[in-house]
Amino acid sequence: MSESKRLFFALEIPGDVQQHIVRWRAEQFPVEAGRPIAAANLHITLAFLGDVSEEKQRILAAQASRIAQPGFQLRLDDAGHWPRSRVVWLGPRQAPRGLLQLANLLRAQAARSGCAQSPQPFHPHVTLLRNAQHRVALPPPGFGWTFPVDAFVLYESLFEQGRTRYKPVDRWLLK
Ligand code: 2AM
Repeated sequence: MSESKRLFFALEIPGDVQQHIVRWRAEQFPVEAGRPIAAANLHITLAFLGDVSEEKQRILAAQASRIAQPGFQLRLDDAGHWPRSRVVWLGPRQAPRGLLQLANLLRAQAARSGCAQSPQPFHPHVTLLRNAQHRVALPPPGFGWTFPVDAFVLYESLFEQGRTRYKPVDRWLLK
């Protein structure tokens, strides 16, 4: 039997934007606010797949490769704290239609392939801090980063030497 992998579809954050965000995060949040996510791990999940066999991965990748939709601009200009998941996040005030369309499609395909999807409404976000268990003062409005999204990625979530690493395993262009 083949080994399963922990997989999810996501949008990459360009490297320069990742760097801007982590610098801003260090200025805005005290160290006790939560555990910061490494710059290279910042991303926006579109559909979480869970543990997936090689065969199911092939099916999901084939379906993803047939998605035809144009890219879009994404502006990250909102932040929040979810006390239940103990996450501080960054996201768009207004999610672009293309982002919601892409996530809905990937989530529907995943559900049809037996990857249970969260019943919670999809809220696109970049997780900035984990274990944020106490009330966090959120940055005042006025921040924001805009970048073009021209691809989406299938990531494998790995836990190596005590660290989580997200490894891109497949990538499709939006055009
Ligand atoms: P989070 O950052 O909000 O925790 C890799 O773990 C990615 O998949 C993260 O972006 C994480 O979202 C998301 N993720 C993990 N488990 C999930 C689940 N059960 N449902 C939806 N997204 C999940």
